[in-house]
Amino acid sequence: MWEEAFQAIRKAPDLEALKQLKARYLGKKGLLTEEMKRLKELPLEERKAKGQALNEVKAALERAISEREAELEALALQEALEKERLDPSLPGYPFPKGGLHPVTLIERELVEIFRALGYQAVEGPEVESEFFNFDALNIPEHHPARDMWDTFWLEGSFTLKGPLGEAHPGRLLLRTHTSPMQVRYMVAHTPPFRILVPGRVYRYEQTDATHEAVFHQLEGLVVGEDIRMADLKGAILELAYALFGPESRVRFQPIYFPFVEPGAQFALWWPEKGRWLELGGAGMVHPRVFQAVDAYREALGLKPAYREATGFAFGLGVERLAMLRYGIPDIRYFFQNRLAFLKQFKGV
Ligand code: FA5
Repeated sequence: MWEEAFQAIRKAPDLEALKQLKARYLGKKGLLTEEMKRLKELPLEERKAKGQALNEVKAALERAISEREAELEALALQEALEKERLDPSLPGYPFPKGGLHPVTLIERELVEIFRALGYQAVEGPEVESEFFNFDALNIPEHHPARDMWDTFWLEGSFTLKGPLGEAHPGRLLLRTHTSPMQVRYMVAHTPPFRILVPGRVYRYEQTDATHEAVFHQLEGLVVGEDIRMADLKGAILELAYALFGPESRVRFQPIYFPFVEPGAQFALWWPEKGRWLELGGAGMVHPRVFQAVDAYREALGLKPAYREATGFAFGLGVERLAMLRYGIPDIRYFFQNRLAFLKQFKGV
C-alpha cells in the first residue's frame, strides 16, 4: 500500500499534484493519519510495533515529498530560465528621443542672449483685455491704428485678472502682440528694469508662407533714467553680434507704432548670406503709455512711478527668425507637427 504512495510521490508531475498527494496521505483525513487513529483499537503489543512502523512510514513519506518538491521546483526554475532566456549581447531596441521644437530652440537662444545683458524673462496671459492690448498702448477704439492688428475677440463674461491680481473688467481678446505685457509689468513694478516677454500671439489673418494666425513674439522693455535711442540700438546690435558674429550690423528705418515715439523697424545683417533680415518693431516708449500706466497705478492706490521715466521697447517675430536661421521656406510647417520636419531639429 505505501509502496504505491512512494511511487505516486516520486512521479508527481507538478507541485499541485504533490500537494494533493500530501493531503491524501498525511492530511488530517489522510490515509496514514486515519491508520494512526485506528492504532488504539489494537492490543497493546501490536499497537506499539505498528505505531513505530507507521511513524517510520510517515517520516519516509515526508522526506519523499520534500525531495520531490525540491526536484519540481528546480525543474520549474529550469523551465523558466529556458523560456525567459535573456541574451545580453543582443542590440537594444532603439528608444525614440524627442527634440525641442525649433521655435522653442530659438526662443531659448534669444532669452539666453538677453539674459546675459541683464534682462529678466516674464510671461503674460494670452487672453487679454482690450485695455492692455490696445487702449493703454495708445491705440484708442476707432483709431485707424487698430487696423494694424486684426483681432480675435472673445465672447462671454469671464473676468480677467489685472497686473496685481485685481479683477479687470473689459472686452476680451486673444492678444495680438506681446506688448500688453509692457503695461502689466510697469503697473506692478517700478523702474529701473529690463524685461523680456516671450509668448504666443494671435491674429485674425489669412495664412500664407510668411503669415500665421498663431505665432510667437519676443518683446523687450527697458525702463530707467535717461534711456536713449542709442541704448535701443546697442541692445539690438548685441543681438546681431550674438546671432551672426562680429561682422553683423543693424539697420533702423522709421515706422509708426502708436506706443513708441520715435518708432522703427529693425533688420540684422547676416554676413554669411549677405542679406538683411527684417526682424521686428521697436522705439522709445511713448509718454502716453507711461501716463496710462501711472493712471492705472493711481486707480489701484499706488504712487505714480513713471513721470520721469524713459525707456525703449522692441518686439520681434520668433518664427520669422527661425525661418531665416534654419532655411525654412514656409511658416505653416511649424504647426503641422510633422515628425519628418520636427526631427531635423535636435537640441536639449
Ligand atoms: C508688433 O506687433 C509690435 N507690438 C512690435 C513692437 C514692440 C513695436 C515694441 C514697437 C515696440 P508687428 O505687427 O510688426 O509689431 O509684429 C512684429 C513682428 O512679428 C513682425 O516684424 C514679424 O516678424 C512678426 N509677425 C507679424 N505678423 C506675423 C504673422 N502673421 N505671422 C508671423 N509673424 C508675424
